[in-house]
Amino acid sequence: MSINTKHAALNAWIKEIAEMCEPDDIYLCDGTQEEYQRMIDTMVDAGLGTKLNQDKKPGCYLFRSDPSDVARVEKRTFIACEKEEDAGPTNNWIAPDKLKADMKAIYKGCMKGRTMYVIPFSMGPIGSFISKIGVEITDSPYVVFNMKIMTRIGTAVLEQLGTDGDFVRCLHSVGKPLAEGEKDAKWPCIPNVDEKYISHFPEERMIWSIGSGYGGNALLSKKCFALRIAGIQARDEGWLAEHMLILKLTNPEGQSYYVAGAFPSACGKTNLAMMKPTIPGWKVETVGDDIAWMRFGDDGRLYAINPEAGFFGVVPGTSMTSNPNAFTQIQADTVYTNVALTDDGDVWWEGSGIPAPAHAIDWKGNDWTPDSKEPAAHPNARFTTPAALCPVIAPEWEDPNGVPISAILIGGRRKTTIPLVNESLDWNHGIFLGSIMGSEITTADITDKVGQVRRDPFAMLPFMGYHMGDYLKHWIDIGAKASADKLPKIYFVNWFRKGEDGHFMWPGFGDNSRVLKWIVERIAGTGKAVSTPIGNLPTPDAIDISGISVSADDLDHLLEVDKEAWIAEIASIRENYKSYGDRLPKELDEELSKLEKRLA
Ligand code: OXD
Ligand code: MN
Repeated sequence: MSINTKHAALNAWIKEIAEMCEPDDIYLCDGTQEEYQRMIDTMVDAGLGTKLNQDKKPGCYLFRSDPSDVARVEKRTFIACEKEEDAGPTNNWIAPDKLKADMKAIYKGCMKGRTMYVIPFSMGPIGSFISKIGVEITDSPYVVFNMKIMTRIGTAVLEQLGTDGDFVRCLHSVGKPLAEGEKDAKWPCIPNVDEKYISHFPEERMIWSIGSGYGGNALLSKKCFALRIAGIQARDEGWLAEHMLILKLTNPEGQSYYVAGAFPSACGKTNLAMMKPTIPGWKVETVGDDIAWMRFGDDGRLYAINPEAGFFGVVPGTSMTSNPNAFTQIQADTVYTNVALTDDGDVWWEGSGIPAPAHAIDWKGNDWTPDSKEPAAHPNARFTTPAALCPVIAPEWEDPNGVPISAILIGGRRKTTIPLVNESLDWNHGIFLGSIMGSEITTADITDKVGQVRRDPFAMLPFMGYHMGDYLKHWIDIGAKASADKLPKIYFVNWFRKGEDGHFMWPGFGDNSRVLKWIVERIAGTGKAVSTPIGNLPTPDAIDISGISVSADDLDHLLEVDKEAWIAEIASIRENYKSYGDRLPKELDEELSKLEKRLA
């Protein structure tokens, strides 16, 4: 059994994997819409998925995962670089030879009774100077059609790869071989979390995943390639692979600015990327909702592409209030995973803004009524939907040259201390703010730490492919290469400040456009700010709050420097910095000391 492409090294790799995994068949994906539909139909016909009521949700399907397989598994995510110290304090490390030997034993014969799919894919527009190619081998048809939505796949990518192009090797298996005549599970996987592996071999630019069919564990283009492996490529080649949305903001005068933004999971990145501004005359369009790859252009500015072609968003909480554009988009041509099925063949989820149905089938496939104790949709239920169908997609979202970035937002979910918006004093101060970002964990992604705050530099903590200290140094080096006036300004934002009684001080969602407005006014040189020990904050009258009800007291708190809280923060930053050992960039240590002095 073999596949003959024009690329000898690709053929050899496919052969090697087929000999190890022993599939019944090999199939090379062509990337056509017909192929996409065939993959879905085959699963639906076998009872492994549901075609939704096409009058209500045309082109939409529902899949249910195994209850053990609902999110990324950080504790089973490994960075297997040659030297342990290069993985750094934030990653799980196993020696590559040992990890390979252990995983080969599980991969042996793991695709028996299944077809092995070969998916050539491009991250970014095919042929762009910022794009890169990967090939994913998988035994999951669910992965094939999701990859079709999330990336550019198929024959055109193979053409681009030519006879000897570089590609990232991505191997995935659900880890459930089928015996002769055995009926497949609805969602085959390895149910024991401790037997799943999401492994990265940085020196070989290679990813091996087994045991999970869900999201970032299985769609290896996303977190595994576009952040962890691409992060290493970016370090080595002098660019940035970041966990950032990209949006286009146009003011009433018709001037457009491109803004990138790093926020940890569950902080509303997708909502921000597709936001409907509440200030008249302002417009937001979407370039990307999760990942940005940025390189310097000939003019010395940073240009970004969205390496993905689709959105893999959290469904619960998506409503006409939180994200009207996403809500509208997912009414058609969308794959849903782990939401509830209503009796009329539609879907429902908590936080949809639609009254709960009297009866539904929940994400586990059980009867559900509003009296049920369990949620109808899993909190990490997802939609997969093509970016091109987003109602506010920016016309230039696939521009192979990327878009020039004027500002970078960073921010987490913090109840206290961090103001609504804070402009960094210069590039290194911005990197310092990026290094201290943190978020209170609320997502279902990390099942064992809900409620704690963790420092999550540039929202990359779960997605780092190497030492976090070296990563922060890479950011500093990027700045040193550029002329300061060409670099984007960095803004630390926090939509999640709470009063003592627990109320949110800032309305968020579309009203975040008011903060974006101040940011572009700063870039244009008209926005008013006061210089404070922590950075430049808006003057109280500088944020446009016309037409919304934010009390004067709340606004004061949103724009205050809480000295006591910052002094406590410094102690905790210092503690966190210790974990980087001698890889903490000296520039960041200096920034911390400067902050301490300014606060004294
Ligand atoms: C995501 C995440 O799914 O960051 O994008 O967890
Ligand atoms: Mn993400």
